Amino acid sequence: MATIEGRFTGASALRIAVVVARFNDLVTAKLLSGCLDCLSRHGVDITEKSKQLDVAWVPGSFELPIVAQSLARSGKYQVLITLGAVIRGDTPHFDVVVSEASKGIATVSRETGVPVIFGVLTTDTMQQALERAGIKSNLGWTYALQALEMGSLMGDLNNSTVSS
Ligand code: INI
Repeated sequence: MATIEGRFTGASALRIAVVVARFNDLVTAKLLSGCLDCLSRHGVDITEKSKQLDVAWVPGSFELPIVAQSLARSGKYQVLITLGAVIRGDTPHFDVVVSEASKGIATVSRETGVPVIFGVLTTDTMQQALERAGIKSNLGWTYALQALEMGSLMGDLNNSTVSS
C-alpha cells in the first residue's frame, strides 16, 4: 500500500507564484501578507531578490484565471496561489465574478497539471472578509500551507514510477 500525501518540508525547493487581485485590496493585501509570512517561516525566500517567488497583481478576481494560466503554462512554477476578495453586499454581479474565478482557476489547474490554490474569499460583508484576513485569523496563511502541501504532493506524483 502506498500512502500518498504532501509534506511541509522542502519548501525551499519549490518555485511559487502568487496572483493577487487589487479589488478590495484592504483585504487582499492582508491575505498576501499572511501568505508570505507562512511561506517565509517554511523556508521560502520572500526577499526582493528571491528566485523562487514571484507576485503578480491583477485588477480583480475575474482576471485571476488568465494570469494564473499564463504563469502555469510558463513551466517555471510548481504551484500557484490566487488571492482575491468578492463581497456580496457590495457586488450586484457577485455570482458572476465568483463563478468565473472559481471555474477558471479550477480549469487552469486541471489543464496545466500545476496546482492552483483557490484563495478567493467570498463573503456577505466587508467585516466578514476582514475577519478572515487578519482580524480573527488570516486565511492567507492557510492558502500558503495548502500550496506547500500540493506543490510537494504533485512533485512526488510526477516523479514517481509505477512498479508492479
Ligand atoms: N472583483 C473582486 O475581486 N471583488 C469584488 O468584490 C468585485 N466587485 O465588487 O465587483 C470585483 N470586480 C471586478 C472584477 O473582478 C473585474 O476586475 C472587472 O469586472 C474587470 O474585468
